[in-house]
Amino acid sequence: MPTDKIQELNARFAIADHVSFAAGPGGLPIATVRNGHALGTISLQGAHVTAFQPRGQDPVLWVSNQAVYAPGKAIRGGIPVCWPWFGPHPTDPTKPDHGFVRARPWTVRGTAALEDGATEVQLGLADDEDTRAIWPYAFDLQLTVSVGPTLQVALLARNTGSETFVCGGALHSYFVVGDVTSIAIDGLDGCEYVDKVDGGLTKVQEGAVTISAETDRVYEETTTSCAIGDPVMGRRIVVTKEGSRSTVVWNPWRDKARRLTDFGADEYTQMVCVEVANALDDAVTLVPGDEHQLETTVAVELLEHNA
Ligand code: TA6
Repeated sequence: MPTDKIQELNARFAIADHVSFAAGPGGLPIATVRNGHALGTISLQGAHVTAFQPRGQDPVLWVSNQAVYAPGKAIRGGIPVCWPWFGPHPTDPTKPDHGFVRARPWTVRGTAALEDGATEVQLGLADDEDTRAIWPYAFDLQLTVSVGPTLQVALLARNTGSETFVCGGALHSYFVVGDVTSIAIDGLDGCEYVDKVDGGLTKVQEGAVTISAETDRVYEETTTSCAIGDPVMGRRIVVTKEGSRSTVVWNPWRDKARRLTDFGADEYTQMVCVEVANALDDAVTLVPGDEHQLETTVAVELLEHNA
């Protein structure tokens, strides 16, 4: 983004001791939040949160060392905004996986220093002729990010047109873990899931989710929070959600990671995705004028020996 555009963003939206704007990797504009609670970064392309690190703690969001920062390319890691569909397009394989908004430039709509010392950044995206060529509906999206003791991300989708549409989506969060084979994800015990690495069979989760191979599961009809217990890093990452009826757990494991050009060969051992979503049958129908909010909060609890 040209320097004068960055300067204009700072003139309009920078807040001392809270948020500023600069050209980041690949020249993509980023908002950097630094306050008394935490560090956060948000790429304006895709309204993509790329970092969250509470003060004095380890990074919470994972980004690949091989991530590509270029116009139109989704960043591998952080919290990609998947909308208006999750996964492959329901009928047209020529359309991008996870919708198109995560690779488009969003605009800054506002910033604020909150009373609790957190920082809020609002980003927006509306339909245009390019998006209507991909998906023929009028919409407005607003992503509100609050960086403080916790990370809160809310995606508000509104139908601004005259036709009803169905939209799926996800806040596709990538988390740093010490060793993916040692974590346990609580909160999904007893939930049915679609196992995408076993022919899409429907199964029932028994106990905590552990990872020892490629894992790609869509837990449907669940509104519960999840917690990633990480004994190696001595913490639990607690993922709560609103407006979401699906939770997705993903780790590509060795072979799939190696097939992804923007994923380092052995990085799979240091990450796991726990995504708040409305996928498959949980997609949302919006009539003209209607709106829906998908929201997640990420909190870190240090385990006793690490507190
Ligand atoms: O959320 C899991 C998943 O749907 C996996 O199937 C895998 O494709 C992952 O998303 C990453 O998708 P991306 O299009 O970002 O490479």
